[in-house]
Amino acid sequence: MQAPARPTTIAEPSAEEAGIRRGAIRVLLANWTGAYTVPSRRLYPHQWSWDSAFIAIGAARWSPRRARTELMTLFGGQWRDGRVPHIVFNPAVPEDAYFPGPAFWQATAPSGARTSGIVQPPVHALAAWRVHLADPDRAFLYRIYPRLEAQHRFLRTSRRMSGSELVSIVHPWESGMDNSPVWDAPLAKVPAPPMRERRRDLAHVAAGERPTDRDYARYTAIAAAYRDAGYTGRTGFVVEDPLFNALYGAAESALARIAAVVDADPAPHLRRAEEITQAMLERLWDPSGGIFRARDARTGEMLPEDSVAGLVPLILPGLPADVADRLVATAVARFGLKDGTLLPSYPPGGAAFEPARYWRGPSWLNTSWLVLEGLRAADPGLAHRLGAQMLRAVREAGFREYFNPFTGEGHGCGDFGWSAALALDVLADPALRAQYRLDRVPAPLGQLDQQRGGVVEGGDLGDQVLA
Ligand code: 9WN
Repeated sequence: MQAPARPTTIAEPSAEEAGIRRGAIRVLLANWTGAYTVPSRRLYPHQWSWDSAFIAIGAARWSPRRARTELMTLFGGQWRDGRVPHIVFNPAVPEDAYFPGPAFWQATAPSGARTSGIVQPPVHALAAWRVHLADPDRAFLYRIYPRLEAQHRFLRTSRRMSGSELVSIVHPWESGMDNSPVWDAPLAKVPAPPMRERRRDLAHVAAGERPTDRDYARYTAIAAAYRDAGYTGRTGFVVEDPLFNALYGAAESALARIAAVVDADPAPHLRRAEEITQAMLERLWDPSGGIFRARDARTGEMLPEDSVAGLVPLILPGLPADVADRLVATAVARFGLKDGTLLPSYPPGGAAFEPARYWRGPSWLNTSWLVLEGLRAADPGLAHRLGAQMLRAVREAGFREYFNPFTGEGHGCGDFGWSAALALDVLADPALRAQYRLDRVPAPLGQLDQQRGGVVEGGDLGDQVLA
């Protein structure tokens, strides 16, 4: 009689997976300040808004306590009007470590934290919900829900600039995809007086992998004008961005789930999520291109370039199936998303494509993760392959800030927070791991056993060390 086959379990990490996980935790430990995680010790030595949301999503797979702290610390920098600033500065870091620093922004939150005055895509409600799913904690949701609500109230009341349900960004940095070719047209209309200040980023990363001086001069000019207007109203750059609005809609949907747990009313959130999806379809969907595009809210015109931001609405609740199918087709045909490729930030066939320059072509793990989340329903097979590619990128190049989409070569800074965190999240998903394991060689048992004693299983070991 044949012996019964041993059940195969996908919960067992392979040596390769354990190695990636250990590396990711090492980065999160190294970048942890005691209350939050810096994106990068050298290039970005403060707390960034959407970075912290992505980092919380991944950290929840390892230390949910740390993930909750990450988000609560960020909301410690929230303004009275509800806005969550894109940077909360660390007072212990010298002014000249990052430009523009606190002296430029001249902004202080009610908590006393020095902050910037612009925002970033609102991934936070989604992050809070994922943290809760990883380790249910109603007390955490009770604390964060009013803060998330205030964040959304700010967007709703101060940033609905076209009269539709969609919100506008008033600075390219608010998109999170700072120098995407999509911004070239609206930015070209902004005067670029020569910068008096010194850029700090070029001390850490090659100039060819960062925005040009001309773009930096424009970023500085727009931010200074907004600051001088008391951080209200319009700037010379007002745009409805598909990524920002898709996350706004997805976050309203997450808020509905959170509301149900904290005895609040989910209905207004559900209604708004539907209205945002509808407004996205009416204002930003380009049926001939099969992608969502940004609209210049100053001129009312659609912007000529598109980017991976136009695929992120796959994450929107209630997106019609035919629109989702078109997006998948665009991801494959124009962004080359199929076996063996990373997801570029800008289509490789586009005139502005540069494989190694910041947001003008390279692949980033956060935008890949957002598209992956959207693909789970629309095309699970493609989602799995994208997850595998994300893991391969960090295995081969390390936790770099961005990657050449063709060669996988790493660019920007190393030990980058969300690259580590989101790899942890992908690794923790049984369906994605099942796919990833197809092309690995199983590790000898002894090797697995050795790894079990390390940081991988340590979980909150790092918490104790740092406490
Ligand atoms: C400006 C921190 C941030 C990310 C952004 C990314 C980059 C800052 C910069 O780094 O922007 O906010 O100095 O270039 O574009 O998405 O949040 O990682």
